[in-house]
Amino acid sequence: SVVLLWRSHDDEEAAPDETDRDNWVAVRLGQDQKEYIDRRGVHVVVGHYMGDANNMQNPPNLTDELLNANMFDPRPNEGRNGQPVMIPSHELLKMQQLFHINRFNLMASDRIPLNRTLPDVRKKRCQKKLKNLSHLPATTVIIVFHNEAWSTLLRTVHSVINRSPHNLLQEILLVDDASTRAFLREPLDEHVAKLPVSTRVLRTNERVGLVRARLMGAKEAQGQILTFLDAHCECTIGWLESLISRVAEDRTRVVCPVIDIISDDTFAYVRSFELHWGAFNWELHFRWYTLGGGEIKKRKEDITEPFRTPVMAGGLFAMDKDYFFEIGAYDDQMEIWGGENLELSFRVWQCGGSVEIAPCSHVGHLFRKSSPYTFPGGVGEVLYSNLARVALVWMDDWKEFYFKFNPGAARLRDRQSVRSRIELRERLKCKSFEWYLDQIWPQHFLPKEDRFFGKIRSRQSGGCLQKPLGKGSLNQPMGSATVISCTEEPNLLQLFVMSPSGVIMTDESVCLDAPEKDHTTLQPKVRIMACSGQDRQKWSYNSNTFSLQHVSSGMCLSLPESSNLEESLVLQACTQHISQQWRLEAVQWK
Ligand code: UD2
Ligand code: MN
Repeated sequence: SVVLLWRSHDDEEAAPDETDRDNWVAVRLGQDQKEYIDRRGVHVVVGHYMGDANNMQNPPNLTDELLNANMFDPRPNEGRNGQPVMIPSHELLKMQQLFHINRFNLMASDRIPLNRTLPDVRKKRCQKKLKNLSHLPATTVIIVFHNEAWSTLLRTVHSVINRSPHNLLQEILLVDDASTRAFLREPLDEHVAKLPVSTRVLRTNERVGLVRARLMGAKEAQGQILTFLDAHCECTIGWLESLISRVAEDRTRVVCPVIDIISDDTFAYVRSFELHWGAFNWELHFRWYTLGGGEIKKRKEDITEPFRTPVMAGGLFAMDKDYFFEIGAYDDQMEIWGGENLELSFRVWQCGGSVEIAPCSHVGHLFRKSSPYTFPGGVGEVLYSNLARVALVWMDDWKEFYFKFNPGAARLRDRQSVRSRIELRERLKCKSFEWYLDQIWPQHFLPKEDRFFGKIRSRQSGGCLQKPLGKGSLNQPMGSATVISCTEEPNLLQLFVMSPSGVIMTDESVCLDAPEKDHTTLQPKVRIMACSGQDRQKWSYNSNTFSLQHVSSGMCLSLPESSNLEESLVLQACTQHISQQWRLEAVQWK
């Protein structure tokens, strides 16, 4: 079903927040992604879904014959200019079966030519910015893959060749991480041998995971700059110049493109928001959040200027090759998938470099809802050990916070030998994690010495403030602020941080929020929603009266009069009544 809402104000890049819903055109509101059309008719998706390797309920019978067949069957105009592919109804059943092979619509992909066109999604200013490309260094593009589909892998390669200046493109290295599919052997070698840009396929001897596969590519690379891509990307015009020119100016920069979305369903190319940066949640899962207020201000002059990001998504970035090795390349003890993007981001920031997003560089990536390949040892083990390594090496005291609230990772803690990575950190004289949090991600919602961390308990009902389960844009939790019976740790839902400036926030960057001044109702509702830095999210606690006063309205946080647990908390004129009394109960985290 198609819901149409229209957006009226002018700021092109503001993320559509839920309170502003009336002003947007929403096309499809899925569980984890929301698609919108903005004023100019540009298709936008909010909420990236990073592979979480769910196991499928009823996996269909994927025979060897099916897995080894190359069903690439392009139609000249299909998917042109990034348009969605429509599958004829008599093929829908086959389409659904093929979906399971790669966990994307393989039939749609196989109908799109390798050299399909894409729209130029950049801001106009971007084109003017790029001159004098002649003395920029050339790059090696490294693409690692494990059992990728023919059409997505080669469309990645062809989009690089078609939309990069060839003087900047030294070579393309494909690293095959022990794929088992027949068409990825000789047929692939034969195809790449005919390409107009030097392209080679390297092969690992056994399944080594994406980190060691990328390391293999990096060691073979001839270019002065390394550019990594996933094996299911499509580059748009100008993507490479905007990355390379930033690295050429400063070799300690790690530069990422804006990651647009290739629909796993229709293969439509969907432009994403430019004003998102990457960070993580309490489980150390990568998350997109709205750019910090300071960064937005700095960019008022020129919104096409690159901006720094606390963490990179992981798959798509360019960096100087010598710097990559100087700073410790990758942690080669990380297996298969996950965590390496945090590790590289923490390391680069803490050891003197920077990580940034270049808004003039747009690359599409096929986001999937689940992971198609096997995780030897189990997905939990793999991901938790990788993340345990990140925490042990880079996070100082905050590793205790991570392990305390993520017992799955804590179990694997003692199995990690991280000595050589700690030595690397010492050798490079890297800064502390506290420095990183304060300087690079001041909006973070982790506990710290200077802030309260724990439960917020009603003195009347004895219940605790709880994070809502509803989802807002960017997949952040959102909904009414409610109080329910208190639970024990490691339940993360009832833990809050209160900063010295009075912001009450929790995991996923959501904050206790109430209307600035609301004359329409006596008891404005209190909600939990994306932290905005605005005054409406500031509170002050009085430990004598136990009141939590909303700074901008002067009113106090109160239980609702109804005893219905789902009823949201409200603001009332302060009376010191027991319904307005709250206890801040600290929880130890290290
Ligand atoms: C994201 C990143 C991905 C990586 C990952 C965390 C983007 C767009 N993607 O997940 O690059 O940082 O987070 O680890 O930022 N692969 C192998 N061997 C393996 C497993 C994977 O070669 O054992 C390849 C795979 O074929 C693909 C790449 O590694 O080309 C990334 O894997 P993914 O696409 O499953 O990761 P994604 O996009 O969910
Ligand atoms: Mn990917």
